[in-house]
Amino acid sequence: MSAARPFGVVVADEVRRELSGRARVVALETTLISHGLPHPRNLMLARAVEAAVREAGAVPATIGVVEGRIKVGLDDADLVRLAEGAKGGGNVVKASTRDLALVAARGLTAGTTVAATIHLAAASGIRVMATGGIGGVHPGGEASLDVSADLDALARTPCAVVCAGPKAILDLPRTLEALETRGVLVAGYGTDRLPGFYVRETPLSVPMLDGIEAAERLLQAQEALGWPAGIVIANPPPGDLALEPDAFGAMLDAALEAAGAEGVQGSGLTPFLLRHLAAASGGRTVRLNEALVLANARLAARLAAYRG
Ligand code: PSU
Ligand code: MN
Repeated sequence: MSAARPFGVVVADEVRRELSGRARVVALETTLISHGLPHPRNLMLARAVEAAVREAGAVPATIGVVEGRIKVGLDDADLVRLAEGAKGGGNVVKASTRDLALVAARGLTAGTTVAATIHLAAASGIRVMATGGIGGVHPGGEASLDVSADLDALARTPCAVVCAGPKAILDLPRTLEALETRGVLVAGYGTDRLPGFYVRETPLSVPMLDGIEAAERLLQAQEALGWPAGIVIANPPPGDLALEPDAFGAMLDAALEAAGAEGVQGSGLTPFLLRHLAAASGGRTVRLNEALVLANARLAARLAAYRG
């Protein structure tokens, strides 16, 4: 057992050096690798995202837990290990904020959600992270209380999260309301409509950021205020793969109906819906998911590397 090893967060040398210098670092989450995308494309994406961050002039800090070691900055063997989670079998788990201590204490391997990732990023001095979509209020969440810990983590963690909006299978109006209650701003990057992950825009209004400088000014204003919350920077998904709202709505309704018919609920619901959407769209939703994660990582890297 690992009882003799002290607990703590292991920050990779390259990340540590960068943080003590120019601090151009982008944090990346790993639940989307371990549980969000099929193997081996998830591994290819994890590598491609790190390369995209480097190309844009920043240092990637992919965050996850490997055999109980909480790491900020994974090496390639760690990525290989975490990507195996998508093969199933349960030897790679999903860790949100609640779970971090448990996986560390048990020596488990885990992909970290947005909530757990921003906690570890901010604690290490990283102020920007990138992902595909954040969690939020699930349909019916007002009764079931199935509301992602991402929302509460955003409320108390000063880290900007670049994403394509909340995961499309969520209740978006209630997710925006819950973020407002928690003092978390959601801004649109180049848009005044909330992006909806698979669709470029939803009817929901958000303040627009017209470029990197506007985004950086917003982060600086927030930092100056001392308000402890993160900011969500919602970047519309790439137009060539994004779905039309009506077509997506019909696909989602069919997926929800199938889930209801098969009695799928709880933590199994999201993977079921994602698989259903992938099949119904001929794989397009998976390609779109990959493309938007890459685009978000590039934008986060430009933000991290921006110096007025
Ligand atoms: N968006 C995706 N795929 C994912 C996730 C988001 O397209 O796998 C992950 C993120 O890590 C997010 C998490 O933080 O799902 C939210 O999970 P929950 O609702 O259980 O908090
Ligand atoms: Mn949940």
